[in-house]
Amino acid sequence: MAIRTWTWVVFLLLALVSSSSPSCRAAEPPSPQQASADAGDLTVDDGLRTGYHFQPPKHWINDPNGVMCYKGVYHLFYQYNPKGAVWGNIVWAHAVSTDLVDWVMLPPAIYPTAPFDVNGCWSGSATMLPDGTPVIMYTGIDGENRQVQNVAYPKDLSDPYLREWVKPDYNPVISPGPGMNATAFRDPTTAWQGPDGLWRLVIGTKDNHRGLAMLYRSRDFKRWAPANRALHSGDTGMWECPDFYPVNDTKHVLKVSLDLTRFEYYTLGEYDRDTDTYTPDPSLADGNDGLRYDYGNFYASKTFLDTSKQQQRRVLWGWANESDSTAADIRKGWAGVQAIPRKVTLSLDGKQLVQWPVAEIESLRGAHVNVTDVLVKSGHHFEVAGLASSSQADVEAAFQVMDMDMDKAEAFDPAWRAVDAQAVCVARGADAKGGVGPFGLWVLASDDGGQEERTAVFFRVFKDGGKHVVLMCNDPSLSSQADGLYKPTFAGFVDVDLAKTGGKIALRTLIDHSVVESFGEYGKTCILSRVYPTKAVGDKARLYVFNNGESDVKVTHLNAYEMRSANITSDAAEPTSR
Ligand code: DQQ
Repeated sequence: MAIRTWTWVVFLLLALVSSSSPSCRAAEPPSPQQASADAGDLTVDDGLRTGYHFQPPKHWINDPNGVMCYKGVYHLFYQYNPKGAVWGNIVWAHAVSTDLVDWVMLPPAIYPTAPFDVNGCWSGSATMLPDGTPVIMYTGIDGENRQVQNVAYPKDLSDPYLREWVKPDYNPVISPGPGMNATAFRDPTTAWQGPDGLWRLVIGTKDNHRGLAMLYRSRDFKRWAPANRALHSGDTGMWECPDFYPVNDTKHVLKVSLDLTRFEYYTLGEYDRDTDTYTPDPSLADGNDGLRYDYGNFYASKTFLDTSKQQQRRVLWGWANESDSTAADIRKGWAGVQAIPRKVTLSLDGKQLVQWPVAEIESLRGAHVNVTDVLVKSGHHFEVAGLASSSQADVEAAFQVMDMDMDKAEAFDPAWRAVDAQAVCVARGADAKGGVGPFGLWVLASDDGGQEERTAVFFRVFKDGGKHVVLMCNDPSLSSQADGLYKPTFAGFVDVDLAKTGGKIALRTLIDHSVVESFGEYGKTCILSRVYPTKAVGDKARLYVFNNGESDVKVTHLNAYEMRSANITSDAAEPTSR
């Protein structure tokens, strides 16, 4: 109790300097009354709830919305069903944080109140106006089930928690024009100002099978006019949740979420601010084969520019859906988590983005074990022992391929060039013996040596002419003894030249009960997977290194940390210390 009181005092002191300070420190925690987002008596099964990936106490969540930092407080809004664990009754739930790790739930910020959003408040974004006022633009579902775009402004700009939002009567500010698909017109981006002072934003839509990123302009954020042509389009069905932003001041990213396949892809390109023309890099795939933030369960993502740090950074949020059954979601009372926020940068060669969990998450690291220079012989595995539990862990490892002359590497089948990495990994799962690899981690493994349950995160190295082709996979086929689960194998190629790295390749995996979130080669290839072990739970969960390849592999280093739980609370009057 003394610690809690002391923490509270420190928090208040920090608050006194926060309103004018650029760092994300809170002014004061919300009161219990303010924080009670919704009431209900549903019993939630806590078994596989996450410890440090964001999720509310119960019910359904999906897309992250309107993320921003205001007066030193991070705001995460997200799509939420206040009435149950399936999608529906959608409002913007609201949580605040000073560090992107611990969160306090506030009451929903935006919910149906008016004819222009009576049937739901769907996804959207926040924009910081030059005077520091944040404005939210979101999709409202109106009385005729048309998708229209509405604005909302904070009621009280002196409240760093931005608890209340006002929707002007002049909404909607953007409606689907004649001939447009009114039930596929949604998810406005953060706006930006062009050299002519006009605001621009992009809305996702489709014309038959063609996905479109429609550009709109406005002088006052109130009256908006469509541009003559879309910013970009593709033959990939409805484009949801577009995101458009600069990286490294040299390139722009256009990311879209594909409603048809439920994965996302992005292009990198040149944006001419005078003509509003976006030209994707012609050397990169643009469409279903395009680059992805994440080759796993990661959707409806959105970035924001975090200017609160000395070195500003772009931070990415994404939603990870459940992959158990709807009946199981209803039974457990919750569905959906947010991935760990990731810092996004451009790779050195400018050909892809690189993502890394925000550094703040490392504050949760606890007890740790280290492995250095251990050779894993062909067909062998070993346990990384010493953690009280690895069901909530952060594992950083580097593997060294010993077969640098590629004697043992399997030839990359030219037929695979026409298919994606996932198909290769399905054909060559974690237990299919290979030449170089599969090697990597068994996480959330049962304590019988991972015989009954394990999720494999691994690499497989092929030779293609004189070059290595590196594949990263997540194979959950043995992840659970439970029935009725969707257990897709996920995979992506990793752009790493093993000749230059001395045969080394890095893997970081964030394990969180039902989340396995992995970063290959320092964030070049990322895969998030949802799994539901029945044996490898709590302190029964084990961690192994395995090598199912013919060639030996060395673990040059491995650090595995237990992760403390984040403090995510819906009714805390005061923040607790960890
Ligand atoms: N989810 C929202 C839509 C968006 C979709 C509705 C993507 O605005 O297009 O909850 O998951």
